[in-house]
Amino acid sequence: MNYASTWASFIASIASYNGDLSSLTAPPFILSPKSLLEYSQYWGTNTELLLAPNTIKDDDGKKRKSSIHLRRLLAVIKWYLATINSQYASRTDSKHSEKKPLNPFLGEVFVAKFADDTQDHRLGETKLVLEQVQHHPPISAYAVWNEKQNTLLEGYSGVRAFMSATSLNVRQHGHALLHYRNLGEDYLITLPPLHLEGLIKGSPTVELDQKSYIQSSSKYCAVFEYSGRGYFSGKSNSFKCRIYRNHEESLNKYNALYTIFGQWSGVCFISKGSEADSEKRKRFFDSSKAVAQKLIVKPISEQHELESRRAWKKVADSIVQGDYKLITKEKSQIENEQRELRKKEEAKGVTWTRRWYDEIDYSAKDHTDKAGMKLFKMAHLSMKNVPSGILEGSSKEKSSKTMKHWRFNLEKFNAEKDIKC
Ligand code: HCR
Repeated sequence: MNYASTWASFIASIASYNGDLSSLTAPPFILSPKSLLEYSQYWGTNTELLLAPNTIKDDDGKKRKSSIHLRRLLAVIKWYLATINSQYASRTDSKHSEKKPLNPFLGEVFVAKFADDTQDHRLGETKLVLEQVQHHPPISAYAVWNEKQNTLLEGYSGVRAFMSATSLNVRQHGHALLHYRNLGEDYLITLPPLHLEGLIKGSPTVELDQKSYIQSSSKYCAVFEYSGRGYFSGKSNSFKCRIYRNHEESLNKYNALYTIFGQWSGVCFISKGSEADSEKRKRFFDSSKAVAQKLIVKPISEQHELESRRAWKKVADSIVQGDYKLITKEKSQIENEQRELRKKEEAKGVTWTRRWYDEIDYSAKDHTDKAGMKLFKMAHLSMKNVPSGILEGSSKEKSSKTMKHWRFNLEKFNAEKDIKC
């Protein structure tokens, strides 16, 4: 069978696909040798931008009209645009074509450091700590931690996919929390829905959909609206982001203080007020020029057996070789080992202990994440385990009764003896 006909029969086979990505069987040439867990590394790629709000401390000697909190939110938005470009676009190969990642196993981890290439080493060391905290449906938890700047980004994401006529649609569960502890400022970031375009042509690329939110503990908030080619503009990856003083003002778009518009994978502009004003616009940011810090990962020989690249090495090598029989054999070995482990746990009446993350139940009175919960309340976002960015009171909220969220436990990570960045 040639490439085109294999691709066509794959598309036909997923036409009615609905649910967990792991059950999707794909031909070898669209398999990625990377575990889906690794995809969360891009939260930390643009380290300097992530840490930039820490440098906004006063009016820098200039008389400024805008509040310090608003300027910090604008800095967070620049980082957010850079990170979504890293996560959904610039990560892929030269053709920007997406491949199916490996399905992480429960307990799989990926740790690394982002290099501080600045001449004066002003950034300090930034650690990346990823852990697969759930296998079915899959949930990856992530933390990007910079001790020098007392800054932590933590969160989790779980993807659910379903097919429509021509594209694969993905809803994300989870969110990110960004803590600038020296500033006493926190941010809640929701994860946008997305779909894969170009499936029929055989070169799938990501387009973000609908809305996502950034809520600051200073009350300022940002509402992003995504559109593909042809709706806001003729360009792919188009978006509009309106900035408001608080959630209540965001209920009427005419209250917007600023509108940022353009491409999240390229250039965007800012204008005052609620509309994308092409005449009075100023250039805001160019994600494609954002500096990506180098990720330093230990050699495989020094890795623990639960670390992604070591655990998946044989499968990854067989994918690179394009040897389908070997891929199936090596993957089955990992899957069988995992099945055996679960059986043993069940027999003993125990469950897998998550290494560095705790599941915090927001419905418990004495839970330890009051700061995170406050942000959800400020943004009027649902705290339930529903797709990210669902508003409180929405009919979609009824699909879940639980409010459990994965949070990074720095003490556990610092006490870790066997796995180091
Ligand atoms: C949709 C996707 C898997 C999920 C990936 C996520 C949503 C994972 C969490 C990260 O923080 C952000 C992220 C970025 C990726 O762009 C997104 C992937 C893009 C493609 C991949 C599909 C499962 C690939 C399917 C391949 C086809 C050919 C069936």
